[in-house]
This record gives sequence, structure tokens and C-alpha cells, in this order.
Amino acid sequence: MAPCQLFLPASMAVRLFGVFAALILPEFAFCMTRNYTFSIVQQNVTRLCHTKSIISVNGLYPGPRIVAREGDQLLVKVVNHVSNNITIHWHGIRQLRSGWSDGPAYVTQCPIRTNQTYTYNFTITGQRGTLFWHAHISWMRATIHGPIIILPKHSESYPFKKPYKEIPIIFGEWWNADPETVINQALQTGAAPNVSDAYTINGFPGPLYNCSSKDTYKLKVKPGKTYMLRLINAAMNDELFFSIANHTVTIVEADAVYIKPFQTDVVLITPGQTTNVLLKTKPCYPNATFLMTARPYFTGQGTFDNSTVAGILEYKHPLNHTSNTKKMVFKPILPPINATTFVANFTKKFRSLNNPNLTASVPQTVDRRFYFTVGLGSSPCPKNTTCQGPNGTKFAASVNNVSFALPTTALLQAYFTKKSNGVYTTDFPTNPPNQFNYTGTPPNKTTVSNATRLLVLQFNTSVELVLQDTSILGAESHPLHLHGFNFFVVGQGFGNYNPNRDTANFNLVDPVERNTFGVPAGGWVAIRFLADNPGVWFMHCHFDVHTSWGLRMAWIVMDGPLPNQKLPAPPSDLPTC
Ligand SMILES: *[C@@H]1O[C@H](CO)[C@@H](O)[C@H](O)[C@H]1NC(C)=O
Ligand SMILES: *[C@@H]1O[C@H](CO)[C@@H](O)[C@H](O)[C@H]1NC(C)=O
Ligand SMILES: *[C@@H]1O[C@H](CO)[C@@H](O)[C@H](O)[C@H]1NC(C)=O
Ligand SMILES: *[C@@H]1O[C@H](CO)[C@@H](O)[C@H](O)[C@H]1NC(C)=O
Ligand SMILES: *[C@@H]1O[C@H](CO)[C@@H](O)[C@H](O)[C@H]1NC(C)=O
Ligand SMILES: *[C@@H]1O[C@H](CO)[C@@H](O)[C@H](O)[C@H]1NC(C)=O
Ligand SMILES: *[C@@H]1O[C@H](CO)[C@@H](O)[C@H](O)[C@H]1NC(C)=O
Ligand SMILES: *[C@@H]1O[C@H](CO)[C@@H](O)[C@H](O)[C@H]1NC(C)=O
Ligand SMILES: *[C@@H]1O[C@H](CO)[C@@H](O)[C@H](O)[C@H]1NC(C)=O
Ligand SMILES: *[C@@H]1O[C@H](CO)[C@@H](O)[C@H](O)[C@H]1NC(C)=O
Ligand SMILES: *[C@@H]1O[C@H](CO)[C@@H](O)[C@H](O)[C@H]1NC(C)=O
Ligand SMILES: *[C@@H]1O[C@H](CO)[C@@H](O)[C@H](O)[C@H]1NC(C)=O
Ligand SMILES: [Cu+2]
Repeated sequence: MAPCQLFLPASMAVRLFGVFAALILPEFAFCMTRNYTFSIVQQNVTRLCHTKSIISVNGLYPGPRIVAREGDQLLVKVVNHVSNNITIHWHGIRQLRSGWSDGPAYVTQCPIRTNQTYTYNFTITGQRGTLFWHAHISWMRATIHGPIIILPKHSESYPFKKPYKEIPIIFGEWWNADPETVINQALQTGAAPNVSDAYTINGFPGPLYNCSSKDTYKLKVKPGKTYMLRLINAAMNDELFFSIANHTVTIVEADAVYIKPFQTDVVLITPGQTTNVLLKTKPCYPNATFLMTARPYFTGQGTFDNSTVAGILEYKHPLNHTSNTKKMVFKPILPPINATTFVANFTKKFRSLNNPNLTASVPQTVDRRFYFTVGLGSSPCPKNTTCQGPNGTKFAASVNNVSFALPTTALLQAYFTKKSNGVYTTDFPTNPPNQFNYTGTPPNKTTVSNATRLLVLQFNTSVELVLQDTSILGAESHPLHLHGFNFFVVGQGFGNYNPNRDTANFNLVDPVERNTFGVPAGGWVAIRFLADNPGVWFMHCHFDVHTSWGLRMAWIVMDGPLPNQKLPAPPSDLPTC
């Protein structure tokens, strides 16, 4: 066991070694450092009868699992062996005072270049459940992602019966073409990128695609047991409905926070969300095979990949050695593609567990209020070129009409070294610059502005942020992801947010705590968070196509007065631009 730094009250701060600590401080026992090496490599993969070279971590697609306990320190050494630049983001990890390890390219760090190495160094504090890691530069995360499994501390148990087995189920999105080419072409022409060719479960498209039945994920189970599925949506641009034929699941956790359990036949999971569900298998061996399927929930106007990924839930009979005996096959029924009412009903069922041991620390008062529109728009076509976006323009997306331009250096470095001049300004609009009926008939003018504008928050500011969808180029759900914090979803609704009417209905007792939440199509969501983590924190749509078009911004959270409220200096191996 590696030595591990223990953070005790300042007066008794000591450095102990794992085994020794176990003898005298049982509640801190087994806190440890876990080292991983991620080699970024090129490999060939065949799916849908199509062999292509993909970029992966350690030759694995999906990538390796990170398994840790709450309180552990992680040291992940990333070595880049490919010609592309790379960064890795530890999605949902709070990164308390370790913003240098957060990972979004040109926000907290410059990319790790070919032949370069960078070691991410962070400690998991106050989180337990499922998260995931993924590349955070261009569209590299299409093939570079994997689970983060955070077990409770040794002295703690789940707030439900320990499952018989725990299985990550990671949804992905597969292109026969190179995803980097897909997005680069789209950004050049202004058109929407080509849609994917398949969705995947643990890397496999499954039997409903041509030439794919042997590439099927099989979950082999025994009867009468409880399995915990750690669901992760690592798809690039699609919220997914997921269901297992003839089985109901119980949702117990979302984004590494326990929730009040509830049962459902269908799960809706947006890109960037993770959720643990309990699957109780049937009491006896059924003479049947059950498909588990996922396909999109889609509300936009454009084209999308309307295909269905399937895996198989198979009861493995110990006596039945002839696995090819014919069985009935059952397929789940998923809601209609545009089942917005179902989604609203479903998302409202999530409530923080909020038990005496784990109280939901919902900010009860608010220091600063913000109102941001999120949605699509257009940017002008450069002179002497033709563009294939709306009315001959280029597709764009914005927050408060600002399409966020990434700088050529990293924002956090510019902030830390006080060299923001020419890199960013701190005048991001706190309210929509033009007022209109956001969810009504869209205005004729769809042009967005383009700039690197940030918002500064003093340490410990209590923030209320209302995210308002717009109907410009089509009302659409946007899964917004905030780095560095979890937020509480205190309210949501359809139409335009009305503070006089809507604040009275806010849930300030047990709202769900997440890092990613879908702004309802044609609606709004109100979130609250406490800005207690100094650094520069990205906030963006987790549809990568929208992020690429500029639906992103960043917050600067200033240092607090105390030494343990300040962002430390950058590590010596931090890449430069
Ligand atoms: C983990 O990495 C750190 C820093 O490189 C090193 O000091 C430590 O010995 C490593 N621990 C193990 C168990 O390999
Ligand atoms: C991958 O496939 C290409 C073309 O089919 C082939 O030239 C190359 O050698 C393969 N690479 C590896 C690592 O197998
Ligand atoms: C990376 O290292 C390899 C092997 O040492 C070398 O051949 C290659 O030129 C290097 N590439 C870059 C961009 O530094
Ligand atoms: C990791 O970060 C901690 C906290 O900033 C620091 O004390 C420690 O030296 C770092 N470890 C490595 C191996 O960089
Ligand atoms: C599965 O569900 C279908 C549709 O509800 C039902 O007809 C069938 O009997 C069920 N099969 C099993 C084995 O539970
Ligand atoms: C999606 O596919 C299903 C069947 O594969 C079809 O019934 C449905 O019309 C399609 N929906 C759209 C919006 O293309
Ligand atoms: C199982 O189902 C298959 C297909 O429906 C049927 O042919 C077979 O007889 C059944 N076996 C038993 C043991 O019920
Ligand atoms: C969903 O799509 C169907 C078929 O295209 C359409 O008839 C229906 O009005 C849509 N529902 C909503 C809520 O948009
Ligand atoms: C949504 O919930 C309401 C109230 O519980 C219910 O009446 C309605 O049928 C639900 N709609 C869908 C699509 O689930
Ligand atoms: C709180 O934690 C204690 C000690 O771990 C445990 O005995 C108790 O059951 C927990 N309470 C709840 C409501 O989970
Ligand atoms: C656009 O093309 C015209 C005609 O070929 C040329 O005169 C003009 O300089 C070009 N403008 C730009 C900005 O390239
Ligand atoms: C990698 O990033 C550096 C620093 O931003 C940049 O100068 C370089 O052009 C990038 N290389 C590639 C291959 O994208
Ligand atoms: Cu979006």
C-alpha cells in the first residue's frame, strides 16, 4: 500500500502510512494513493464490418476502469504516443483545489503533445458512486473514455443492500469515419456533422445493426440476485432511453450522489450523466432471452442517428451446457423519440437521499443570480466561401448569445499568472443581452457574437443560475455540464422562466445534486451551487456538436482568505502551449 496524505484538523495534521493508520484511526484506514498509467495509442478496431484505426487508452475500447475509494488520491500518468494532442477530464470529480488536473483543453491546461507526459493528481473527496473519465479536446472523447468507480470508505456501506455484482454499462457512439474528420469538416463547411453509424454498449453495437450480431454485449446473470449496473452515457451527441425487457430497475444514485430510490422500466440518461441502478433478476431460470436496448431521445430539428443498440441479458443455466437451445427473445418498449413529457416526469423523480449522514447542503440564500439563454444560432460565412449551415451561414451555438471562443493558451494559466490581457475578458453577460420570447416564435436574427468572456465569482458565493432554452433553429434539450462543482436542481419548467411565479415552487429541501442536467426542450432549469472551489471552471453543453459550436463558457472562482482556500501553484509537468 502506498503512503497517503491524510487531511486531519489542522491542529493534529499528521502524515501517516496506511497500515499504521489502520491501527489507530480506523475511520481513515486504507486511504491510499492509486497510480495508473494511460498510454494514448493507435489501434485497429472492427465494428459493423468496418475496420478502422482508433485512438485509445492502453489499447482498450472502452478504456480501462479506474477503481478507487472515497478519500483516495489518484495519480494518473498520461503518456501521449499519437500524433494528436490529448487531455483527459475526470468528469464529475470535484477537483477541490486541484483545478490543474481537471483537463479541458485551453481551459485548465494546454494539450499534452505527441511524446509528452502529464500526471493528473487529485483526491476524491465526499463523492461515492459512478463517474467517468474522457478526453476533453475536440472530439477525441468518442473513443477515449472509461468508468470511474468510487467505492464508499471501508467503514461505510451503501444505503441499500450490497449488490451481488456490480457491472459498468457504458454507452458510446460509433462512426465508421474518423470522428476528428467528421467534426473538422463540419466546422469548415458550417454544416451539421455527419451523424454516427451506431450506438454501443460497452463498445458493441449489437444484433440490430447489419453485420454486427457477433459484436454484442452479453450480461450473464443468475436468478434471484441483485446486480448493480453502473450506467454511463459517453455518447457524443445523444440523450438515450435505456430499458431491459421484462425487468424493472431501481435507481439509487446519480452523478456519484445517492438519491431516494425509485423504480422505473425506462431510464433516460444524457451524455455526461452517470447513474447506478439495481436490477433484481427473476427468481427462477426463465426460458427466454431478454434484450436491453438504448436509442435516442431527440427534440431538435436536424438529422440524428435513429438507430438502436442492443445487448443481451442472459440467464446462464449451470446445467444447460448447450447454449444454443432456442429461447424466446423479448425486446423492451422504449418511449417515442420525442417523448418530452415522459422525460420531464422522469427527471422530476430524482431527489437527493438527504439522510442524517448525508444531508443535501442546498444553498438556502443566494448572493448572485444569473439568467443564461442556451441554444443554437448562426455565424456569418467567411467572404468568398460557401457555407452549408442555416441560410448559407455556419451553425453556431451560444450562452447569452456569446459563442465562446477557446483561446490559444489555457485560461487557468492566464488567470494564475495574471496574464489575462488579450486572452479573456471578465464581462460575460449576466442576463440575455436581447430580451425576446425565448420559447415562442424565434427572431429572424440568429447571429451570435464570438468572444472569450468569463464571469468572476468571489470565494464562497452562493449562486443561482437559470438556464433558459431558446427556440432559435429549434427548441432542443441541452445537457449542461458544470466542472468543479455539483449543483442542486431546484426547479424546472416549460416556457420562459418567470421569477415571480416559479421561485415559489423551488425545492430547497431534497433537490437532486448532479454535475450534468438536461435543460428541457422549450423550457428552463434553475440550479444552485456554492462557489467554494478556487479555479477556472468550464460549463458547457455535453452534446459535443453544440460545445464545438460555442455553447460553453467559464467561471473564475477567486481564492478565499485562508491558506486552504487558495489554488496551489501549477505542477512542474503542466504542458505549455
Ligand atoms: C505512485 O506514484 C508516486 C509518484 O510517482 C510514487 O511516489 C509512488 O511510489 C507510486 N506508488 C506505487 C504504489 O507505485
Ligand atoms: C491497422 O490496419 C491497417 C490497414 O488495414 C494496417 O495497415 C495496420 O498495419 C494495422 N495496424 C495494426 C496496429 O494492426
Ligand atoms: C516522438 O518520439 C518518436 C520516437 O522517439 C520519434 O520518432 C518522433 O519523431 C517523436 N515525435 C515528435 C512529434 O516529437
Ligand atoms: C499531488 O498534489 C498534492 C497536493 O497539491 C501535492 O502535495 C503532491 O505533492 C502531489 N503529488 C505528486 C506526485 O505530484
Ligand atoms: C415479457 O413481457 C412480455 C410483454 O409484456 C410478455 O408477453 C411476456 O410474457 C414476458 N415474458 C417473460 C418471460 O416474462
Ligand atoms: C426512427 O426509427 C423508427 C424505427 O426504426 C421509425 O419508426 C421512426 O419513424 C424513426 N423516427 C424518425 C424521427 O426518424
Ligand atoms: C423454450 O422455448 C423454446 C422457444 O419458445 C421452445 O421451443 C422450448 O421448447 C422451450 N423449452 C422449455 C424447456 O420450455
Ligand atoms: C413527436 O413526433 C410525432 C411524429 O413525428 C409527432 O406527431 C408529435 O407531434 C411529436 N410530439 C411532440 C411532443 O413534439
Ligand atoms: C406524466 O405524469 C403525469 C402526472 O403524474 C401523468 O398524468 C402523465 O401520464 C405522465 N406522462 C407520461 C408521458 O409519462
Ligand atoms: C448513519 O451512519 C451510521 C454509522 O455508519 C449507521 O449506523 C446509520 O445506519 C446511518 N444512518 C442512515 C440513515 O443511513
Ligand atoms: C473574393 O474574390 C474576389 C474575386 O475573385 C476577389 O477580388 C476578392 O479579393 C476576394 N476577397 C477576399 C476577401 O478574399
Ligand atoms: C497541439 O497543441 C499545441 C499547443 O496548443 C499546438 O501548438 C499544436 O498545433 C497542436 N498540435 C496538433 C497536432 O493539433
Ligand atoms: Cu446543447
